[in-house]
Amino acid sequence: MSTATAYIGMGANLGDAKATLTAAIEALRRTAGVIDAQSSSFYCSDPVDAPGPPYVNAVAKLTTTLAPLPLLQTLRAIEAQHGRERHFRNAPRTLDLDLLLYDELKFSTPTLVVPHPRMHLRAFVLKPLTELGALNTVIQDRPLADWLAACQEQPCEPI
Ligand code: PH2
Ligand code: MG
Ligand code: MG
Repeated sequence: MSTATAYIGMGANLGDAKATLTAAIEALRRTAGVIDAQSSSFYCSDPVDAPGPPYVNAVAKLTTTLAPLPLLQTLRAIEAQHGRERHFRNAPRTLDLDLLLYDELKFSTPTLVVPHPRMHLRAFVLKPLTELGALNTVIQDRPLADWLAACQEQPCEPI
C-alpha cells in the first residue's frame, strides 16, 4: 500500500494544553492507517488573529495510508474526544488539529484546503516545521524558510 507524508498543526489554549497535545500525538499513533507520527518540540505562542490565553503549539509529521479526507475526519474525531467546541471563529480551544501539508498535493474543497491557506504566515506553524524538515516546501512561489524569516517578530518560543 502506498504511503503519504502529512504534516498536522496542533494547538491548544484551554485546559492542560501540553497534556492534550501529548495525548493527541498518542491518538494519532494508535490510528489505523497511521504508520508513524513524529512530533516537533512544543512552543508557547501569543494568539494570532484570536482572543484568549497563550497557545501551546506543535507540528506532527505522519506517515500514513489515509487519504486526505479520512485523515481530516480522524483529526476532527480526536478534537471532539478532547472536548473541542466551536463557539466562534478562532475561539479559544482545548485542541485544534489542522492538516497543513499532504505530500505535494494542492487542492481546495468546501471542507478542506491543502496546503493550509494561512500556515505560511504563522511562526507557530513554521518554527516546528523547521524541526521536521519541511522548510524547502514551496508555498506561493517561496520556500517556507523565506516565510519564516518574515514572521520572526511573532512571539513563539520553545517550551
Ligand atoms: N490558531 C488559530 C488562530 N490563532 N494563534 C496561535 N498562537 N496558535 C494557534 O494555534 C492559533 C492561533 C486558528 O486555528
Ligand atoms: Mg487552526
Ligand atoms: Mg482547525
